[in-house]
Amino acid sequence: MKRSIQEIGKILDQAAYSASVTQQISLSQQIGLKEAYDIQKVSIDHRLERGEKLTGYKLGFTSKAKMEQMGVHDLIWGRLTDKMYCKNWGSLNSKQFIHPRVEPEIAFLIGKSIDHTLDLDKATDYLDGVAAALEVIDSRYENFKFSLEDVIADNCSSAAYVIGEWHPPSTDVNNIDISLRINNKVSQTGNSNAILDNPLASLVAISRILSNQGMVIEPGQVILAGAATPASFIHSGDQIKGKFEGLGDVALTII
Ligand code: OOG
Ligand code: MG
Repeated sequence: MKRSIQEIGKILDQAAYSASVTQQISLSQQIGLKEAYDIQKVSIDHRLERGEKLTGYKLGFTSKAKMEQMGVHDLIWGRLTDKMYCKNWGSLNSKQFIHPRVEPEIAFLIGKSIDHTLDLDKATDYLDGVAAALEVIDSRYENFKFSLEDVIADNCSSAAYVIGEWHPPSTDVNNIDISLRINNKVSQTGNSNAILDNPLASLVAISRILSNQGMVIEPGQVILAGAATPASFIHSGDQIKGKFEGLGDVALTII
């Protein structure tokens, strides 16, 4: 039986809320890209109704490393809320996740409203800061398997994010070597230019996508540019550290 956008949005929100898996939508019904984003919005509206606040947006599949790991080859975007935020060197309880993974990202702090497609060479004018970040992703689908539409509907697997110390917007985010360590062992290595050849291109991309829909990115909001390396599974007891040349460390413990 074909379920409505409202019904699927509620199922995905409940799966995330209760940290329990749900079946991929695409196994039982066909949905298009527009419907997938509509479902994402419905599921996030449930979070907002529970009192969560929108804190920004994330991009996904902005690096080849991630596209190849997950077998999805299009840029996607999702929403971030304050409940997903975790302070640097903070801890998260593994019980709030199903099968979490972590990945290193670059974060942008918006300084001025963005209501149009930014020019790459003017993008930093709209920023208040840049930082190293970690994203915890946790697909609500069995075995972390999904189609493009499935993952968009599931808010692009967003689960939590940690931001390192903010640096001035003029700080170069190009060509930064990154290593992700779990329990003091290197788990992934990469470079920030794996993100669309320049992480600022992610900011341009989200400005284009959202402004085309009449949406405005507000001062104080955060943009996660997408992972520079494949993601690594994480477990209770893990100490995770992202080391970003010139941007410092961002760390998280899973309890
Ligand atoms: C989808 C989310 C992708 C990224 O940074 O590329 C993403 C997933 O891999 O589950 O967040
Ligand atoms: Mg990510």
